[in-house]
Formats: sequence, C-alpha cells, structure tokens
Amino acid sequence: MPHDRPLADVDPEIHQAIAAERQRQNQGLELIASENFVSRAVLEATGSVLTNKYAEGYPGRRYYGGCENVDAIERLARSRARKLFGAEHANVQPHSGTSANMAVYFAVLQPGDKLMGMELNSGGHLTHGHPLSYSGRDFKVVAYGVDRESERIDYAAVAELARRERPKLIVAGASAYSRVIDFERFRSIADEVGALLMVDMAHIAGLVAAKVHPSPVPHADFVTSTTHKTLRGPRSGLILCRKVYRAAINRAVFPGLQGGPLMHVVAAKAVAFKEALSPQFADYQRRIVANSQRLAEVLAGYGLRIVSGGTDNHLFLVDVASIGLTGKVAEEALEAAGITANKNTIPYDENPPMVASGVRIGTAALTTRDMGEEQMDQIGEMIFEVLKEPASATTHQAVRRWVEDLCAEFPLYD
Ligand code: DSN
Repeated sequence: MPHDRPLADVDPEIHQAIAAERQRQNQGLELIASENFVSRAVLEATGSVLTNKYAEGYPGRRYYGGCENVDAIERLARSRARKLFGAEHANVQPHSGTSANMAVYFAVLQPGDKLMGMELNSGGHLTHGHPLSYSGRDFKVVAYGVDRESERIDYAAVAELARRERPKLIVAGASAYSRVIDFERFRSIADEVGALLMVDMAHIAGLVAAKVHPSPVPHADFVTSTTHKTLRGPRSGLILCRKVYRAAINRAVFPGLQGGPLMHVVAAKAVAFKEALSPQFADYQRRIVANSQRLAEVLAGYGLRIVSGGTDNHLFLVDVASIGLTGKVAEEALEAAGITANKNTIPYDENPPMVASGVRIGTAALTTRDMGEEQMDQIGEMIFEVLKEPASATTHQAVRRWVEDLCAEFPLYD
C-alpha cells in the first residue's frame, strides 16, 4: 500500500533536505541560545501515529471519540509538568511560547488594557509588547529596560514605572538577558500597584527545573514557557498557573485560541518532562551554565566585550561593535565557518535588529553533545579567529575543518 513506502521513495527531495539538516546539525557548532537537540525518545514520540488524532477539549471532556490513549498521555504530561515545576495547574496544549503568552493575555486582559514588559533591545521578547506583535497592537504597552551602566534590570526603575503607569499585567522574563531575574522583587512590585504577574521563563525553563535558577512559580500568577530551549523537549509551549486561574487559562487555550492539540507533541512534552525529572538532567543544566561562563570568560580574554560583564545562565551577548563589527557581519562570518549563532541587539543599540551590534551565544546544545570547558576554550579561540578576520575565506575554511574535527569527537544522532 502506498502508505507503507518510506519517505526516501515517496519524496526524495524532502528526504534529502532532512538528511542534509541532520548532517548540518552533526557537523556544526550550534550556539543559538534557544535551540537544543532532543533525545531519541522525544524524536520518536514527535514522529508517532499520535499526529493522526483529533482531541479538542481536555482529558475526559473531548469533542471526539477514541481519545482514551491521548487522555492518558495528556494527563501524564500535565502531572509531570506540575511535579517538575511545583505548579498547581499545567496546560500542555499551547503550540508555542507565543500562543502560551497570548492565552494568558486573552484570559485576563481586554483590548486596550495596560501591559508592562521588557523592551526587545534590553533582552525582552516580541510578545512582551513589541509594536510589531499582537501584544503591542492590542494592548497599551509600557516597556522597561535595563540600566545603561550595569546592563541589568534596575528594579527600582521598574517599580517607579509601575507606580506611574499602573499596568494591569506585568511581564517578567527575557530572551536575551544573561543575569538572574529576581521574581520575588517583581511580585512585590506587582502587589504594590495591584497588577497581575506573568513570567515567561522560556529560555531558562531547564535551569528552573533543575533549581539552577530561582523559580518564578511561587511568585507569579502565570508562568509561560516554550519546551524546546534549555528544557530540551519538542518545539512547543506550556502554561503553569494557580488553581484559581485554571478554568480561565484552559478556556483561553481551547476554544479561545486553538483547535485540536498536537497530541504527538503533547506526548513528546511528557517524555521531555520525565527526562527533566532525572538527576542527570540537573547535572546537565549545571554544566550548561559552567560552559556558558567559561566561554564568556574566554571571549572576554580575547578582548571582546560581554554585555553586563558576564553571565549567570545559559547565554550571553557579545558586543561585537567593541571590535568594529556588526552582529550581521559576525553572524555571517561564523556561519561560513560552521558556527551557528544569531545577531542580536544589545542594550541601547543604535543598529536595527536586522543589523544589530551583538551576537547571542548559548551553550545548551553544545552541552547536550557532552562538550565541556576544554571544548569551550577551543570554541572561544575559533570564534575569535573568525571575528578577527570576518571576510577571510581562508580563515572560514580553516576554522570549519577544526569545527568538523571537534564535532566528530562528539557525535549527535546516528
Ligand atoms: N526565537 C526565540 C529565541 O531565539 O529566543 C524566542 O522566541
């Protein structure tokens, strides 16, 4: 039956592109702070027959028959998420971090309500109120930044802004901020002005699960996350909240914003949560941070300026304007040498996001490959060699060979 034919026969072009991507992942150094490599078990669940199943609704209350297996899966995913983060309620259906954030806004805000989030240039996220996102279009946004000198959140300034603006919802969390975020402090600011507090922990969810970063769960009304960054699950989203918001959040996700949940992805999230409950996962998270700190130190030793002077987590920003480059030039040169990172604006950046003055570097994916501090020393040297001569094809080729040799010692997928 045609259904039984393998992908290579049915669609050689897509098969070839997937094979090429597998090779790219195997042979290159992945420094994008929001990416990681899932386990074989997570891959298997993601590619399973669960993709065939419709399951609008929630376990025990579905709009379709035949849901007994997916009910069991979603119940497991929810209870593992609650256990992992010590949360009262978990909704595991959001397709992404963006839809998780949207569901919280949908649950508690009306169009035109005031939302206070971190601005993009300071490390915030598009969905925290950027004008190009629905979050900046549908709500009145007030944005806080970081202090110009320390490049860290100035909590006194955040409190002052909140007192002046009286937002209905304060959003804490970031996609390019390398320092510990004081969620307790955000809670007291929110309480002082009568605001709700949402924490988007997408980047640091793995660190939080492993207690390597303080948890937002005891302090926030809502915690949203993606599941594929440090948490190392499939590409997807998650909402945690207090019981009192359970019905509002569930309604906002379905039928408010989404139709049928992607049950193959929900199953893969359940697998990832199980993996994250293991002691090995906590050790992995500690090694991510040790690698990040080592790599930042090595690059600083070569004279590159690290935003805020270092890192407490899985990522850091390199100010490449400090050596006369733009983020765009640096990203392209690194890519040519087999090193994938992304250009990123830095605090008070005068360049637009598509040019940017920084490069964001993360160590979650390298650490999954079992690379350690010795490899960080080598990778720091590789990065410096490329950035010293970003236009040199000879340097690109020499570093690419070095990258491939290093990657061959740390194989990823068979
Ligand atoms: N695209 C993600 C990141 O790179 O941080 C956030 O959505």
